[in-house]
Amino acid sequence: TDATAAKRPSLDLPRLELGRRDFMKAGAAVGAMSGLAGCTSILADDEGDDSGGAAASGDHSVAPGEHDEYYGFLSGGHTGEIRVVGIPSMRELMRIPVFQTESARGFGHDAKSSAILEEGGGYTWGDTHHPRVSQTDNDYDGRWLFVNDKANGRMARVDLKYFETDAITNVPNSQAVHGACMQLPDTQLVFGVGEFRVPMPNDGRDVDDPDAYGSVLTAIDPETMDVEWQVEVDGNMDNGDGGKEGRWFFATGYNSEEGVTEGEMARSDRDYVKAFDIPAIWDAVEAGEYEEISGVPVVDGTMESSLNEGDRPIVRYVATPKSPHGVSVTPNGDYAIASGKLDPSCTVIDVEAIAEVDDPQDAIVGQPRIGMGPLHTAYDGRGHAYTTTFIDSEVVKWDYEAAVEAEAGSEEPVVDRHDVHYNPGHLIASESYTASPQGDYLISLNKLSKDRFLPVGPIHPENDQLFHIGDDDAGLELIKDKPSYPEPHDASIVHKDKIEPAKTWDPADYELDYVAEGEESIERIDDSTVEIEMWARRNQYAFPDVTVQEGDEVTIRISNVETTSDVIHSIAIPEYDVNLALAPQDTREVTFTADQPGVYWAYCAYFCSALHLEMRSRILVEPQ
Ligand code: CUK
Ligand code: CUA
Repeated sequence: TDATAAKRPSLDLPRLELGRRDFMKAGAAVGAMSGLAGCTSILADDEGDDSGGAAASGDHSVAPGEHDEYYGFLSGGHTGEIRVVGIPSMRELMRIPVFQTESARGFGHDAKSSAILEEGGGYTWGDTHHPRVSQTDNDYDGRWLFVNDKANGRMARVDLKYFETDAITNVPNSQAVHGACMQLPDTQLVFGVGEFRVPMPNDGRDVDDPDAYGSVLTAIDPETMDVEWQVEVDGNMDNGDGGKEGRWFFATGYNSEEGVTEGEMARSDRDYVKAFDIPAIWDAVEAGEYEEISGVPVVDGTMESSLNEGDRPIVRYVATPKSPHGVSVTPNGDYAIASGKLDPSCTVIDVEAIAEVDDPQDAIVGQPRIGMGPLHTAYDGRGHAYTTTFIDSEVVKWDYEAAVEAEAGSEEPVVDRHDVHYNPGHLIASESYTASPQGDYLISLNKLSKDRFLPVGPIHPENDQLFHIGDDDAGLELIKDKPSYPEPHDASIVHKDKIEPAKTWDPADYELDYVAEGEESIERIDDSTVEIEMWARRNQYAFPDVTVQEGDEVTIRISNVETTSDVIHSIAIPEYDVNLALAPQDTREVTFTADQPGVYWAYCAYFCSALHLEMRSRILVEPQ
């Protein structure tokens, strides 16, 4: 609204001079951002194999039987999962179902994971974008991985001891929890960055009154996964990153226009990076300066809010050119760098200056020209930033201190650039989100693969390209292409020594009682309830057959009594839609209603031994 516009901070943006070609490409950029169908023909002037075929120098291969140096945790986009790859081999090691049921791991089949999905809203899918591994003292501690659900406004936690999702929080007052990040240095809070603006609560009020919509930053306790507070802001938000000292959290945004159509959202030539003052927000919450909506304290962080007046505003609005997309804080904590998306620049914000300047604009200390469609920025720990350019299809390496020295709009800070294939979103360097990146590998997560791989029908794989970045003289070296199932957005790369997965389950880590051999039982509780406690081992279940009556509610609790790692069993029950995966020493439970009389061969779906096919048990459902 005009009233809001009048209250915006004064603007003295460094203007970037665009050439005519840039304007044309920028026009294409807007089109490309709003729909890939349109961008393919515009952007694809480099069809086919070109520089990508160049042989990489150095040996980054991982021989058969050898381990990788790093874990890569890639989001799976609208598959709702996390993929674990080894780096530098790019071999996919595991998938972790998060927001979807998945039968190989039995996620959503046993009682515990079903309850997690149910408490998380009961949806069948999610849209994971930003996997972030917990940190202690600004370094990975290997405890948890957090990831957002952009689709249904949720945040999930994966336990990295078991590589299994152990909590999903359905965030109120927020649709599209997009950016996901943590308060550092010690994962004090997990932040979900709200994107789509909606009425709060979204219960039918104000459905067609966009001025009454809002979007919120959500702070979640990493231990309990409870929502602590939310902050409402002007405009959309997008991505986020935490400062290294824990005071500031940065979120990019677009649509400060608060429009509802693409044309309205991209009209303004500026948008904001919002800098949230976390201690000031806590002060406001503790002073009761909030409105409780849907059971959550919501603090007013809009520009007009009284909490943003005086010398300690809770949110500082730093205006940057057109719709910045990614934001990430440099490893030394000095700068937050926002990538311009619809503008060819990145904006370098001085983190310490945020608290000191009267006009938030004065915290902008650099604005180098990177290329067309800059989306995300990663770091090598040697003072270089690496930014993807969606339109130009490049990874651009630049020196951020040089960018502070240079004039706004200068290309001088750029030290190297390399084609990618094609149209990259995120890129991620090894341990780039910590205070001490390893500086050796970088993955560009490219949205389009075009003809890089054998054709597999109209939906193409994406192309995750691995670069070696460890030699500044050699520059960016492309090492390999990895076709990727749709569609990763972001990733975290963690050194292997910082993750300690369990080899077998520790019965102390689950609530169910372990069923040892000799402890099996079949108990009829009442007319219609049967409880079965059983075990599985090579090559049998505790009972060769189990008889129940039609209509019985049957609960099976089953332990895998193997102590040898990698001997996994399952219990699959045909036509009852059940498949529990049972890692060694694990115990799982499932309840189903035996509503179809007949014989059902429960079987083990994990190939566990030479007599695996014989590992079966009859479930006899006698008719009433
Ligand atoms: S967003 Cu998808 S490429 Cu969700 Cu981090 Cu930029
Ligand atoms: Cu147990 Cu196959």
